[in-house]
Amino acid sequence: MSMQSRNDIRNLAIIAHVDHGKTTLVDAMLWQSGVFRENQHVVERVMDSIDLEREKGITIMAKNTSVLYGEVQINIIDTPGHADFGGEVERTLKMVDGVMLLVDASEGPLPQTRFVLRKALEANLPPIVVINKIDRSDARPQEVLDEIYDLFIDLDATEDQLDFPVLYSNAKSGTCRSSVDGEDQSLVPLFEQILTTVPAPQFDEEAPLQLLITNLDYDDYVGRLAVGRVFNGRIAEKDQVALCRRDGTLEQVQITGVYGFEGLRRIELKEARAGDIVVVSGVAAINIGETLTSIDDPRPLPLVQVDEPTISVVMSVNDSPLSGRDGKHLTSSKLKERLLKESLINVSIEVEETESPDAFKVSGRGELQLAILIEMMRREEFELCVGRPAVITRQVNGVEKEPMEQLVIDCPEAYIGVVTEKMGIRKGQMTKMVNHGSGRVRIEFRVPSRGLLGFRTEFLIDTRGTGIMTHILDGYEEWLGDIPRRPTGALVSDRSGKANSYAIENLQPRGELFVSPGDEVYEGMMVGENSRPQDLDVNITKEKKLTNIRSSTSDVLIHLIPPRKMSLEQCLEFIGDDEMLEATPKILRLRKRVLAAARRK
Ligand SMILES: Nc1nc2c(ncn2[C@@H]2O[C@H](COP(=O)(O)OP(=O)(O)OP(=O)(O)O)[C@@H](O)[C@H]2O)c(=O)[nH]1
Ligand SMILES: [Mg+2]
Repeated sequence: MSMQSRNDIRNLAIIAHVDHGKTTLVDAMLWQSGVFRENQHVVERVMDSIDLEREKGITIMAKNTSVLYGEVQINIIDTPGHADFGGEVERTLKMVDGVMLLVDASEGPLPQTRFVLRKALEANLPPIVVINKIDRSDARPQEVLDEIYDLFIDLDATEDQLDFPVLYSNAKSGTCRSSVDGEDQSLVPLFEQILTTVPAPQFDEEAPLQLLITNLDYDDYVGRLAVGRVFNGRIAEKDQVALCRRDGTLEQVQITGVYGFEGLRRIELKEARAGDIVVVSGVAAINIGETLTSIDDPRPLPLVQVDEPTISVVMSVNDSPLSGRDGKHLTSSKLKERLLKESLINVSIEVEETESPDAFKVSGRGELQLAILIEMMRREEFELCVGRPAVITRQVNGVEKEPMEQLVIDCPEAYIGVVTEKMGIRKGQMTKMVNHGSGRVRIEFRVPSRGLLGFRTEFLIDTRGTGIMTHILDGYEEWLGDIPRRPTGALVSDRSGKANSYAIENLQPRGELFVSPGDEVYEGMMVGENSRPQDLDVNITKEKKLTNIRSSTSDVLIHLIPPRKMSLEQCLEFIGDDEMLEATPKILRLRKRVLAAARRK
């Protein structure tokens, strides 16, 4: 072997807990390296280019960009910070030689900071710590730095790893400083630190082509695109190479194009070499984790391994009486094809067949991840039914173990009581409580993942929207016993028709309704939440009998309480085992699994 390095390149990932400012910092790096013209209009958080990312204000998929700093090309990968998308971070770390760990100067390290840092240290990637949002009025950078040291030590960091460089930044204004009370400067110190800390890519000059595929994309003109890093060798347009599949088989393929990143644009390259992060076209059926390598001397790289899924739902064909009204893809074959495609491009999603040909078990890292998938499918004009999310247990030496979460709650002191009480019911154990003296407390719990299903909505109501909660998988424990479910039943329509204001007014005292006058309903559809534990069949289409004598007021004065509108995530939290969510491009309806009232008794 003769090892060489490429000093003209650095490959780096930005990792952090959700909302700590990764995508905002990438904006600033793009601006300051001259990717945009002075007067060019560029949206904020430009890397969050997927519609749903912009709507929700979070990053869902890891994305590449590249800037030129002096003579050096810095390839940057922005990653999502939400725990449900942790698989994105895991696959990203395969592409890089170093990481930038961002930590909010006020919030400090949170569960996902721990997760991403652990993965980076395990992969032996040198970190640059950036304490961001130092402009916040409640910033406490000194303390946060101490907490970061504690975290490194807790994760068994080596002496070398503990010797990490630290910068303090305000990503929004694009400034940073090298010491807490130092002068604000441009991001030059950050760029310099990247050149110092992140090693130049190393490669073996004698080795053949090895290109590990870590992402997939699609272009209307050139078709399927595969994104990956060249670890060794070279690759160019028209090359004949071997695709080494997950199962170890080899297939000869022809590359039709090789592209690099320049800011947000893809640019055609004559050739890519070891160290480059590139996009190749021409290989239609390619999956994440596979290697493009030499035909004469094939050397596949190890597959990308990611943590296992923790939660699953059953997605099935929409068989409600109102199916097909606004969706285009309705059949089980379409559903299956779409879900299998997802499992290929999304490393942390698994799809299995079930006993029914119309239903598939889809497993992922959390409720949000599954909700995002359903939302994307709705936008692609799918209709489907979704069952209640369930945690995935494991058999260890014949004993059933369930996933546990580390839950971190940040809320005003006044709500400590209600939060601990609710956690108690859900079998959560308090492990730590810190009072920062700001009127808010931080409480940590260890709780079965099961106990968190449906907790978020309740928590937000209990804390009047002021609480922040984040959680992350924290091992497995023997089944901890029953956790009570939703204490209420449903108001279930007993026939098809249109909801009527007279009926709604009469049913309002029974509970909270989900429908408005004129909404179409069907037998077995849940039109409201019963305030009692049982389900109640109701006629929500009932009209007022017309009489000859008009009472002076009651005809006109109908007092309708606005119906409860639930988001997709809230619907998934709400439904019980015998219930389903019907999702179409336009509408979310809740329904009983068995529609006919007579068959539900
Ligand atoms: N005050 C202040 N706000 C900031 C700073 N950096 C980012 N923000 C804000 O923090 C919020 C989250 O920023 P993002 O850049 O989306 O955070 P992120 O880490 O990419 O979030 P995810 O990708 O969803 O994990 C946005 O409202 C930003 O405007 C900063 O330095 N100071
Ligand atoms: Mg982001």
